[in-house]
Amino acid sequence: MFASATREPGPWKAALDAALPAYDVRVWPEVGAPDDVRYVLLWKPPAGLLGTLPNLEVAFSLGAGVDGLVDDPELPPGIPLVKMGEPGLVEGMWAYVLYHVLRYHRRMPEYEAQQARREWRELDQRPHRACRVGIMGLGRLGAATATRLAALDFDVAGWSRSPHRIEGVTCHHGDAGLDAFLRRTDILVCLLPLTEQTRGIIGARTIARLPRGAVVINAARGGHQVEDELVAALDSGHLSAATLDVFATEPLPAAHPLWAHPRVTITPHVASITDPVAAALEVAENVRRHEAGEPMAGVVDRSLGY
Ligand code: NDP
Ligand code: OXD
Repeated sequence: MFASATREPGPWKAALDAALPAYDVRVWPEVGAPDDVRYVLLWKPPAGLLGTLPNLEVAFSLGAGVDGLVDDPELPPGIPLVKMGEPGLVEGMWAYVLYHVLRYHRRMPEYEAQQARREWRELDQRPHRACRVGIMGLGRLGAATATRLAALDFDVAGWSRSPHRIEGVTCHHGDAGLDAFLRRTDILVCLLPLTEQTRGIIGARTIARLPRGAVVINAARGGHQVEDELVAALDSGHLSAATLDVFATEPLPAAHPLWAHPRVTITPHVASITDPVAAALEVAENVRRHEAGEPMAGVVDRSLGY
């Protein structure tokens, strides 16, 4: 069953029918007999749904992020929760981050301001290797993003919970590794899952350890940023700019002051978008594995929260 209170179901139903021809694919709220439902594909599901499916075997997340699902009290502990791993999500994310890193590195916000003033002035340009990018989160998205940036000669470091080795990337981990990681980072990119440990991580304490003039790019979850502390750092000049794709409240309310902040670039949670056709193939392959007794890809460790 496909269940989302916010997504248009048409393309999902078509893609799931094509990828799982032997299955009866239903779309919430047309659940039919709840006992029939063995698999569910979720994105912002309607409250109270999961508890009504007594024969559920696997819950699939339409997104790579599983915050909001992982701690759903209605999802029984024995039911595997699987995060989305369709390959286009990775490409979408590294491309988004690369675009914004290059935009800041090539000083486009300043040239846009100059254009508005009809001012013709060349600004200093540093080589890629002089630009220190720091990626928080070295999972599927973070590792691919770090690797792409390093291949373009940016000076890249990453930070994760456990130790990693990525060619061309200086890897830090854990609380003990955070300070050194932040102090060397000119452009901070958040690609962490939202968990109890990472909520509010882009706040005053973290920002203060970045060099003056640093930039923040948050393409993970709105719960990672403490909005008033981020804005205070932008207003004081400690941060020179921020690109935000995600917000505590989405859609971002029209009256929200961030819309008009001169140093903030806003995108509407589109850094990387799950493709229904590729996602349905991914789900179908995991259903096949589950029924064959093989391990599924992307099973969430519910004790870690991602
Ligand atoms: P993964 O689960 O593959 O990777 C998560 C990474 O974060 C891992 O490297 C993990 O460390 C690290 N991490 C987790 N907790 C901590 C912690 N407490 N301290 C330090 N590092 C930590 O996730 P993905 O790469 O697939 O996705 C990351 C997030 O991106 C998603 O959870 C989602 O919220 C967001 N997203 C946003 C999209 C958008 O359009 N804006 C699109 C897709 C995803 P370790 O490797 O040691 O386990
Ligand atoms: C995701 C997202 O988690 O789109 O995949 O935010």
